[in-house]
Amino acid sequence: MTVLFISKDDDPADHRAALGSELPDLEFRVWPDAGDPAEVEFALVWKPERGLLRQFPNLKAIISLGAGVDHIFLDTDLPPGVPIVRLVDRSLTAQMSEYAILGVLRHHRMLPLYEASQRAGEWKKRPPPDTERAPVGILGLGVIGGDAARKLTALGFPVRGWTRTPREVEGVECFHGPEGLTAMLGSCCFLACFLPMTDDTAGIIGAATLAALPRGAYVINLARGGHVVDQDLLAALDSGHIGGAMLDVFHREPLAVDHPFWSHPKVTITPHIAGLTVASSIAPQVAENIRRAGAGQPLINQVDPAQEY
Ligand code: OXD
Repeated sequence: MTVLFISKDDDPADHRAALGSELPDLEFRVWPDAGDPAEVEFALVWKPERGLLRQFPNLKAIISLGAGVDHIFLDTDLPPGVPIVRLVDRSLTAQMSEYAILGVLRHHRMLPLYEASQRAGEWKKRPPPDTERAPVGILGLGVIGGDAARKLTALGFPVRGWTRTPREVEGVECFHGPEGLTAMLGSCCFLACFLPMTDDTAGIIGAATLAALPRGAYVINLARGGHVVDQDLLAALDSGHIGGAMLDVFHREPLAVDHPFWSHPKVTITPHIAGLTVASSIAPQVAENIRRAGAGQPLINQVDPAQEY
């Protein structure tokens, strides 16, 4: 069995070692050293070049190196009929939830203001935060958004969640559809986006969504840059309607050096690190899918190509 590793962002050595301990007979090749294309049966990928996967006539599965698969569907010339699977991983989920909680608590506990006070040598107390009156809106209640929702609930935040179609999560007030979104936003002091990137969710954090949030609300995006309309967010920050934003993902990555987010006083940016793939954590599920695909069995976490997530 041969797997081809395709990623400019992940270290192949880690994945070779982790997968090798699960599947000692697996041949692990690293793009561009693919060898005979006919021998490649599995592709382990992050942002593969368009048209690349089509070159392997015997592919049995395309396995994402991340929770998202939008980076695969950007290729409009994918090999037809080859199953695509995403990661559902304990470490990725925990990291993403932590990032959202960090964003919420940092703003809620006014850390930037206390850091500014420290820089000014100023001993200044501010009014205590009221967690019970600081609802957090979560866009997307899948495995990761649902985990963050539960953890924020456990911290005492009222949590609201929005999904495209109806969904229930215990302890979370759930909303769905376009009207549900407007209904939810009006009461949210925080908005954290965990949505998959699809045609339906592109630009969801634009002028209308931002205007529907209460004045001073804080926005956290750890899903995809395309969910945010940058100009609308900048305008809402500059007008004071939005109190701040913590952004991990961008339309173009790396973020252009002259992008206004870099120096905006109300924006915290991180370089797409909210959830980093840990080779040893994902190896068991990747190996299981390779075994299953080799045996012609149904795969775990296979995505629906019609929905692209
Ligand atoms: C992912 C990501 O999809 O890190 O896992 O963006």
